[in-house]
Amino acid sequence: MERTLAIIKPDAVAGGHVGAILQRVESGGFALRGMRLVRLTRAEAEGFYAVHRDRPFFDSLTAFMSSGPAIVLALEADDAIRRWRELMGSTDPAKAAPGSLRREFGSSIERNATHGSDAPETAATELGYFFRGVELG
Ligand code: IDP
Ligand code: MG
Repeated sequence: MERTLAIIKPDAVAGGHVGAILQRVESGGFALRGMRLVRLTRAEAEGFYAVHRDRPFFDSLTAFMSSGPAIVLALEADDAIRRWRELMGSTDPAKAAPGSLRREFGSSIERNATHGSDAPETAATELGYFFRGVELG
């Protein structure tokens, strides 16, 4: 079993898509091990996306991620990291496969509805950013 950090981003929460996305989490065979609504400060968003600090979209991305409530999820499944990224689809909703979460709920390459960790090391770091070990089921 593997765990990954998923986020329902502020655009999808504001758009009323939390229930639909959680349904896809459950029907996709992921076990929920942690779930919380957070409102990131700008500094917390900058810390989470620190790896992208030098990218041209960093300021806009961290403003967006701190613009409203988001849902953070600890998801568990066999091959959870790869499978969650597959369910999300490509970063750019316009290029994401039909039926993927980003295609269905995203509106731009920045406001793309969901986040998922990209490797075991980043999953461990990102899960630790939002959840204490004792909180996880
Ligand atoms: P990922 O979320 O698919 O792993 P990353 O390259 O890690 O994609 O980028 C992190 C987030 O930054 C994306 O989910 C998206 O919200 C935003 N982002 C990525 N590329 C761009 C871009 O070219 N313009 C604006 N925002 C971007
Ligand atoms: Mg990424």
